[in-house]
Amino acid sequence: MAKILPNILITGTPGTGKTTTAQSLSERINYRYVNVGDLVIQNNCHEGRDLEYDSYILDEDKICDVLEPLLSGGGCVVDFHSCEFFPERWFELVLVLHANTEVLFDRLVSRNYSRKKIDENMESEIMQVVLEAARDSYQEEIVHSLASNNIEDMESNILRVEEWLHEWKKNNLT
Ligand code: DAT
Repeated sequence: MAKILPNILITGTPGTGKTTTAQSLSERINYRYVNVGDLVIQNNCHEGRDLEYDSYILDEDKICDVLEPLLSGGGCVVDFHSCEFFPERWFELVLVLHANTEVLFDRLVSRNYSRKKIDENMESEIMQVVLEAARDSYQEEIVHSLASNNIEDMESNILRVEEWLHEWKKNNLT
């Protein structure tokens, strides 16, 4: 059965602005905001912390089980730093946010991340790891790479989604 509303995934390297953008977007379009990182903790979708990488060891199957009932009806803006283990059918639009090197560095420093974690994230952003994963996992035409350096970028990204949504409704609900 076709969804009445699409789901939108907002992904990108930590610090690129996923949460800020996804929360703001979900309010503007009146969609449900789904923070996968929070759900991982609330539902114990992990096997503890990886001390070397200072992050959770994700239980990807469990994450998908928790998300399935939320996403099956559509109407969600999903915020997560990886995208390759979600079923392709969940998303009609995948946005990969990017920040310039200096901007991202300052954001990560202000989070008090370790030097190692900052370096890893900077390298991942420069190598466009998340964008490549998104392009490998979803149809090319639904993946969009967007700058997320300042408030103007965010506003323009939200406007683009609103326009996209308008078109999606015209093409899918008539
Ligand atoms: P993420 O969810 O990708 O880890 P975030 O939304 O928590 O990133 O943002 C990290 C920091 O950067 C936070 O202090 C808010 C700021 N920020 C995010 N997007 C921004 C934007 N478009 N313009 C200015 N600041 C932004």
